Amino acid sequence: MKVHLGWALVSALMLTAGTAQAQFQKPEDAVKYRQSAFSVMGTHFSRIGAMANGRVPFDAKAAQDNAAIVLAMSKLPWAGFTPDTEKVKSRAKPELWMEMTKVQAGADKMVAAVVALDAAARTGNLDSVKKAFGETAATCKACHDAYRE
Ligand code: ASC
Repeated sequence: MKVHLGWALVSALMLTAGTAQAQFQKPEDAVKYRQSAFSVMGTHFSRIGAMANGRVPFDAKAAQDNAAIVLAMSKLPWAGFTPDTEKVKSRAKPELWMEMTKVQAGADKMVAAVVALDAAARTGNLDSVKKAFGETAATCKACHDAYRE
């Protein structure tokens, strides 16, 4: 389990690095790209949240499917925070571009939490999913509090 999770994390970080090389025609395209990735991620994360919070009955298969999508999406938005997007209107605060090392660390924490959420969903255990969901949501919130209007 330990080894498996380690490799998942390594490949997640490698993918983050890979997508950072993605090119966009215009800064607006980069903004749209990151907002789209966050939107899809949020939609599927919220479906897990509905189960974790008891708003809908727990469905282990649905939790797994949603977690897999969240995991895939979690690696994508970061490539859209290119330097030339600082001047494009969005809810991202200017501080984000001044604290890129911290932002990247926060992104890495989020991806690591999502790797754990995906692993929890694959166990089919609701208590594990609840715990991992809460830990992941905390990593989302940390960045929103610091860098989102
Ligand atoms: C969600 C979602 C987020 C996070 C955040 C946690 O379900 O879409 O962005 O949780 O609200 O505070």
